[in-house]
Parts: sequence; structure tokens; C-alpha cells
Amino acid sequence: MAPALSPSKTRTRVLRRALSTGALALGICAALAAPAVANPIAPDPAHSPNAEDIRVAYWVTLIVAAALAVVFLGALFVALRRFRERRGASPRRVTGGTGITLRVAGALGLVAVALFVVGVLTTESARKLEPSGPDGLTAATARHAQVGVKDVPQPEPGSDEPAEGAPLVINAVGQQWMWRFEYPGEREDIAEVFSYNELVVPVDTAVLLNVRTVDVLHRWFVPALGGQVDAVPGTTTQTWFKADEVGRYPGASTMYSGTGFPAMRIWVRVVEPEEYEQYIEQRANDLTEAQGAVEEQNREAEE
Ligand SMILES: [Cu+2]
Repeated sequence: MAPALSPSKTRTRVLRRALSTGALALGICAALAAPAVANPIAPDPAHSPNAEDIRVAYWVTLIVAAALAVVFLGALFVALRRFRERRGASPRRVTGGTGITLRVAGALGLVAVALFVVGVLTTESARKLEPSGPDGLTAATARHAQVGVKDVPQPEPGSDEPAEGAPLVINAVGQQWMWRFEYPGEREDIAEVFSYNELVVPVDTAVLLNVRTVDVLHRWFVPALGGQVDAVPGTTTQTWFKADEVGRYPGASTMYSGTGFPAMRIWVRVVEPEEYEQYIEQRANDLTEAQGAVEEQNREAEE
């Protein structure tokens, strides 16, 4: 006959069984959910150097926070077990001097300072525009960038020649409730080439966005291509990206801007440089044609 277990041992056994059943259930749920959500705690995969910086900052912060949580909760459980009240004995009194307090506070302070430094470095790196790569559009229109510039050759003062690696400068104008994209380049018949909601850009090319709004506050956010930036009435803000892969990246206006806000989506279609140039040509022809048709109608209306 097995010896009768003490009540505390029975309790430990029940607790252990409950914990392992719970862990098993969680594991099964995670395995089943995995195909649906690639990684539920990770941000979208980065497809631009600045988005990569943001990812690094995210993971460093998450891992440090998780490690601290594990260490402190572990210490708490150990302390609870070790110093709990036992039958027939009074709990041990434990006192810690200022020495241990200062040491723990010092260590935590160092962790906080280290995180702060990582944050400053990654933010600075994410803000700085990188030059276009060898597979990008080389005939990019160079204009002076107001954002910090990381090794981007600036054009000679007074020169119209674009510098190598210079960014493609595009206006992203928010309005209730869509985005209008204005592409660089002189045109004869139309003021400019523009598109709505879908921005088409060449791959491996630094794209500098002048973000504006014609009405209320909007916010630009394409997670795979960098951080969020506000479109503020009366001013121009800038952000940039350099897409590393052809594809279509979704984004959204992430600031509530009125009843039509949910429809205010963004798509960035990244294509090969030749395809970009074809797109701009096609768009220019379509717009010229549309403008001609409108002028024709106006003339007819006047007659
Ligand atoms: Cu908006």
C-alpha cells in the first residue's frame, strides 16, 4: 500500500498537473494557429532599411522586457516558496540592507540607459535617408532633402544634373479620404503626373516623401516600409523608404480623420525601374487624354 501523501504534497501534485495540462493546451493552440498568423507578436517583415531599424528596436525592447519579467516573477515565486509560513513555525523575517537595494536599482538603471541608447541610435538611423541602390532608378530627380541624409550625394549647387543615388521625391497629399501621389518630372500638357491611393515606385530606389494634407490631420503608415508620419495642415513633413523587393505593400492612414476614415487605405506598388518609367509614361498619356476630353466638353458646353 502506498503511503498516504501529506496534504501539501497532494496540493503540489495537483498544481503540477494543472500547469502541465495548461502548457500542453497552449502549445496545441499555438501549433494550430501558426499557419493563420505567421508570428503574432512580430511586426510585418521589413522591406526598407528604416523599417528594419524599427524592427530591431522592437525586438531588443521586447526581449529585454520579457527577460526582466521572467527574472522578477521567478524571484518572486522563489521568495514566496522559501519564506512562506509553515505549520508549527513562524515565517522567517528577512531584511535587506540599502546595499542590495542600491545594487538592484543600479543594474536596472543601466538596463534603462542601454535601452534608451538603443532607441536613440535606431531612431537616428531610421530617420536618415539612404542612397538609391545599383538596381534602382538612376535618373531620379534630385532635390535637396530636409531630413537627415546618410551618405547621399547632394547635387552641385545650381546644377540641374541629378546626383547619383539621389532620392525620387514624391508628394503624398492626404485629403478626406484618400491619398494623392504627385510624381516628379516636367510635363508639357499637364501640370503633373499623379495617382490616387496606390503609389507606384521603383525598387532599390530611395523615395523621399513630402507628406502634406489639404484638410485635417492624416497619418502615413506602411508598416513594411517604415514608421508613421503625420500629415499636418500648413506644413510639410518628410519620410522616406527604399523598398528591397518588388511587391505590393499595404498601409493605412492611422489617424482618425472623419466618417470616411476606414476607407483611407494606402498601397505601395514596388516595380522594376523600367516598369516605373512605363507607368509614368502611361499615366501621363492617360491624364493628357482625360484633360483633352474635359476641355472638349467645356468648349461644347460654351457653344
Ligand atoms: Cu486620414
